[in-house]
Amino acid sequence: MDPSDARRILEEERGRGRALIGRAGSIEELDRTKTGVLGRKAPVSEVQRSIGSLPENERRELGRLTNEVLAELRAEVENRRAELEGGADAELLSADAVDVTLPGRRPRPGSFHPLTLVEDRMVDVFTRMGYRVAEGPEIEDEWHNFEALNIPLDHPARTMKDSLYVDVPGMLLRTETSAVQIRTMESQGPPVYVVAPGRTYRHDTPDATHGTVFHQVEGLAVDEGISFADLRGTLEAFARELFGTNTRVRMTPDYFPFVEPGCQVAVSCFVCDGAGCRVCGNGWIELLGAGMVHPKVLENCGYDSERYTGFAFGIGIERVAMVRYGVNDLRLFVEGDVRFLEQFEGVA
Ligand code: FA5
Repeated sequence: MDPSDARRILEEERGRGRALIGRAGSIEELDRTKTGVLGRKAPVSEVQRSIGSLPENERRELGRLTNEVLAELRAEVENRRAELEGGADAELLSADAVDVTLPGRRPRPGSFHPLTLVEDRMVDVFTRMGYRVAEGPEIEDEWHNFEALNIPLDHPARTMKDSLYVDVPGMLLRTETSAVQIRTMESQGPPVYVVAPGRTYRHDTPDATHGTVFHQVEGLAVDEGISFADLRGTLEAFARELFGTNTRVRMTPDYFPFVEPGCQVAVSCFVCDGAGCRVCGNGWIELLGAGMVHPKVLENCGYDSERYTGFAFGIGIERVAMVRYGVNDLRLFVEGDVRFLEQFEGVA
C-alpha cells in the first residue's frame, strides 16, 4: 500500500468511525459498528497489516498514526457504550417505576358461612352457661345411633327409608347428633354438661325446610336432681340470648324413644312477637326436640338412673339460621352461590 493512501485512509476512518460510533442507537448497533470500524476487515486493520511491507522511514511514522487512530476509535466505542448503558438503565427505571402515592388494592375479606356463624353463636351461649363441646363420628354404628338410644329394631327410624347406611354392615351416617350423648356418657361419669354440634344425614326428600345433610346442636345435662324445670329454664335462656329478651318458649308433648317425657320446642316469632306473620305463620317457630333422658339410656351407659336424672335437646342449625337471617329455603345454604354468601360478610 502506498504510504500516502495509508495516511488518507487513516484520516478518513478516524472521521467516518467517530461519526458511525456516535450514531449507534443501541448496544447491539454499537457492536456491529465496532466490527465495521475496528474489526479484522476494517480499513484501519488493512492499513495496520500493510505497515510491515513499508519502507523503514515510513513504517515508524505510519505505525504511530495507526495506533493513535485505533486508540481513539476504541475510546469512542467505550464512551458511547457507557452512554447507551446509562440510557438503558434510565429507561428501565422509568418503565418499572412504582407510583407509591397510588392507593393500594384492598384485599377482599372472606367471611364465615352463615351456618358456621349460627353454630358458633349457639355453642357460645351454652359454653358461657358452663357446657363443654363434645364430638362424635359422622359414620356411626347401630349401637350408638339406635340401640343405646332406646330405639328398638322395629322402630321406623331404623328402616332404610330414614337412614343412610354405608357399605360396612351395621354402620350408617348418623341420623341425629343424639349418638354423641351415648359416646359422652360412655367416656365419663356424671355430672355431664355437653353440647355436640355436627353434621347429620337422613334419607329425607330435600325441600325448603329439609336437607339430606343438615346440622344439629345436641345438648345433654346429667346430674343429681335435674328436673324438667331446668330444661325449660335452659332453653328459655338460650332463646333469649339468640332471639332477644322478649322471646317466649312453648313446649308441646312429643315422642322420642330416648326421652321421657319428650317435647317439641317452639319460640315466639321474633318478627311478630307471636301474633302470626309471613316468617312464622302462627306466631311460633319450631326449632328443636327435647326431653328428660330416658332411664334406660342412662343405664345403657352405666349410669345409676335412681340417683341421676338429665335432660337432652337437639336443635336444627339450618332452622335457626333461616329464622335469624330471614332465609326461606335452606337449600341456599349449600348451593355455594357467592351472591348469597357474600351477604354475610362482617355479620356476627
Ligand atoms: C331429633 O333429631 C332428636 N334427636 C332431637 C332430640 C334430642 C330430642 C334430644 C330429644 C332429646 P328431630 O328429628 O325432630 O329430632 O330433629 C331435630 C331438629 O333438627 C328439628 O327440629 C329440625 O330443626 C332439624 N331437622 C330435622 N330434620 C331435618 C332436615 N331433614 N333438614 C333440616 N333440619 C332438620
